[in-house]
Amino acid sequence: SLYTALCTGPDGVHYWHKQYPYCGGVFQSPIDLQTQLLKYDPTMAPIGVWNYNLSGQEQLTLGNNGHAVKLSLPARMYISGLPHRYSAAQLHFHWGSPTLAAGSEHTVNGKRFAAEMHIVHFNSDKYANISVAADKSDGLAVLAVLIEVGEFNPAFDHFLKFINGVKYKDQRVQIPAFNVRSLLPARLDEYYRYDGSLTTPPCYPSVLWTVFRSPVTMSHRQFSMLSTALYSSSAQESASMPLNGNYRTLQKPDQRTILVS
Ligand code: SG5
Ligand code: ZN
Repeated sequence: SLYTALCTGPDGVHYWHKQYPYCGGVFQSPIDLQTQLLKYDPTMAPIGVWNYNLSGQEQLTLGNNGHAVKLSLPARMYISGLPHRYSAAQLHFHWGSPTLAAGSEHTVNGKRFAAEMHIVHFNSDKYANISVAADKSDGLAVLAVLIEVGEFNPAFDHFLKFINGVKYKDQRVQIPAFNVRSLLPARLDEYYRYDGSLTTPPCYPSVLWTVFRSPVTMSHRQFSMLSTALYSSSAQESASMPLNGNYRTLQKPDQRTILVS
């Protein structure tokens, strides 16, 4: 996989920059959100989420690309409180292994959380779709939600109950839509904000990151479903490669300030 254990293989995280120069460049993500780097910005507005309450009549595509599990989202969903309108494209997860547990991408003062959800949006004021926006400096905005193991969270079951339909790479299933707001923490006014990148190749430095300060929970059972159900190999391959530990190593702060609302 892209995150090959010990990063020794030619696809491993330490080799990304050979094929994708941006991965070795500046303003990369994820980073450790250190209290000492934070700057309070009283002007940062609460994040507004619009048309997030999808109806169960609508279908969404759940898919496994071998690196993550993704839920496609309609572009009429958008967020406000940022310098442009950003429309939703998809959400996906990063998580640890069933034994090592913690697998968030961002860490807070060195603390790694069990998992992390990313809702990827593109600047729809300026760009027609996510493919056009992906490499533009103001192209993308990702909402990141830190996840810890704790109380059962019914919101995650909206797609976890279908996860066995996408066990193998390149599989997809249609699932009923639901209220995507239910996946977010209660407070959308408390967050960290910084300029960074995609956390996978091609690592374009095009992402305005919003990491919500309060984590959400999922039960141990939900976390083990997420971290054991999936394979990074296709159904045709004889060796099944478990899909887990799909988080990128921490990147350098490169003199960036991290704003806090
Ligand atoms: C995951 O993270 C996503 C990528 C996403 C990168 O690898 O993969 C999945 O969700 C599984 C399909 O999403 C896609 O590949 C969707 C086409 O890449 C993008 O969103 C590119 C615009 C990196 O995203 S991240 O920085 O938020 N982690
Ligand atoms: Zn991601």
